Amino acid sequence: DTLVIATRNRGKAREFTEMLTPKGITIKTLADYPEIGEIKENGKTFEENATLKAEAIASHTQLPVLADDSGLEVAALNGDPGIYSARYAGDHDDAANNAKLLNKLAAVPADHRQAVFHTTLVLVKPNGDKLVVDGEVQGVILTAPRGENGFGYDPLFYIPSKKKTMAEMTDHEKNAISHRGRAAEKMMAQFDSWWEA
Ligand code: ITT
Ligand code: NA
Repeated sequence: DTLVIATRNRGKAREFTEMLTPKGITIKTLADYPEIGEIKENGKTFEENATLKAEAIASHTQLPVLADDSGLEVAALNGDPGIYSARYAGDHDDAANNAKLLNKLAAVPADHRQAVFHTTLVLVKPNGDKLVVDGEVQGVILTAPRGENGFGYDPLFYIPSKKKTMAEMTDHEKNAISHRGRAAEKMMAQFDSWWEA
C-alpha cells in the first residue's frame, strides 16, 4: 500500500513517516518525484490549498495522495498568519517567520498570547475519492525560542499542560498531541473504508 505525501516540507514528511509506517503504509514524498514543479497554493482556506496539492500530485502519480495544509492562528493578530504561515516574512524561511511573529507580538503580554495550530489533511485517489479531516492544538506564543526539535514555529509554540514547546518534544511526543497528530488519528479511523472504496 503506497501513499504519496504531497509535501516538500521535510518536517511534515518525517512526522507522517513516524505515524503511518507502523500502520503498514509505504510512503513516498515529493523527493521521489523531482520532476514535479511548484504547486500554486492560491486557495482561500486550508482545505482548498490541501486539495490543490493533493489533486495535482494524484493526477501526476496516479497514486493515492495525502496533502497537509497547516497554519498558526494567533488570537492577538486576528488569526494571522493563518493560511499565509509559510510565507509570513516573504520567502519560506522559518527563522524569518519566527522573528516576524515575535516582532508583531512584542507589546502583547503573556496572558494574551494564545494561539491555535491548525492542520487540514486531504486524501485523494486518482479516481477522485476524497477524504478531509482536520486537527488543532492550543498553545501560547513565547517571547523567545525554546528547543531544537520539530520545525517551523515549534520553538515558539508552548503547550502549558506539557510545560514544553513543540520543539522540546520528540516527534513521537509531538505527534501524540499536535494538530497534525490529531488530524492523522481521525484520518486513520476512516482510512480503510476510503482506501477500499
Ligand atoms: P508543503 O506545502 O510542501 O506541504 P509548507 O511548509 O509550505 O509545505 P504549508 O503551506 O502547510 O506547508 O505551510 C505551513 C506553515 O506552517 C509553514 O511555515 C510551516 O513551517 C509551518 N508549520 C506547519 N506545521 C507545523 C508544525 O507542526 N510545527 C510548526 N510549524 C509548522
Ligand atoms: Na499553505
